[in-house]
Amino acid sequence: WPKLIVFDVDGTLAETERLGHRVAFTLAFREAGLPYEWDEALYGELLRVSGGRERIRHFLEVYRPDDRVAAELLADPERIAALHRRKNEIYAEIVKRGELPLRPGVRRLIEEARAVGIRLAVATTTSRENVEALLAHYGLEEAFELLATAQEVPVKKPDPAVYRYVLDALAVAPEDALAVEDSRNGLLAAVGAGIPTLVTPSTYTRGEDFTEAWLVLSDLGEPGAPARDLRTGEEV
Ligand code: XBP
Ligand code: MG
Repeated sequence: WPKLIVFDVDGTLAETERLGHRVAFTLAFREAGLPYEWDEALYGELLRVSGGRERIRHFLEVYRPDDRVAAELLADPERIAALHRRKNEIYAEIVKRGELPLRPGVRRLIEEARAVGIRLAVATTTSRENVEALLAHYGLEEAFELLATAQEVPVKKPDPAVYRYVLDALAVAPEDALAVEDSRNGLLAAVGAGIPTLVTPSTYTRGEDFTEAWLVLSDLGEPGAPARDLRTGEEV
């Protein structure tokens, strides 16, 4: 058994991107009178950039290169920060409405790990308030010993910094830990810190390359609905 399991949040604990963050970004733009609509296909491309503020900047730079409104926004980091704060408020409302269910097996694994004394932490590039909103909605605010978020570690995945921070803070060796991730960026961050990684791909990350993973499973499995090993096709 590992001594510590470190969970990613977005895409891993819940499918937060498609009906959560994406919708919240688009509503925040609309409220601010900005003509930007992030549909599902576009958001899939934008997800390659981790971090909400970074994602907005990337969109403006790459997808609106000759747009005056975009140029004004890019010149004013405080406006981008304000848009991002408002996006997170809207995201928290979506979470509170119960629109982002936990993925199969997530609660079960958390409870089983706690019962046998395995330590639990979160390593995410998302903002702390987003993680806290999600955990509170599902009564999991006490489940994790440590939440490492964009607040503690501003350098985003695939940089391993957030995983190194967790290992240092909890004094656990990487080989004694297990990471659970859903994306290539997350996998590279965890493996970069030396942590064996279980990947449960999410809607947006299904086609990605997970070569470096220890295991790639459809999900974490529930009694009566076992997970599938996506490399062998076998039930586990
Ligand atoms: C996923 C992300 C985040 C969210 C948006 O992080 O890349 O940027 O899409 O959250 P992870 P913020 O899978 O590591 O949890 O807007 O708060 O950045
Ligand atoms: Mg993720």
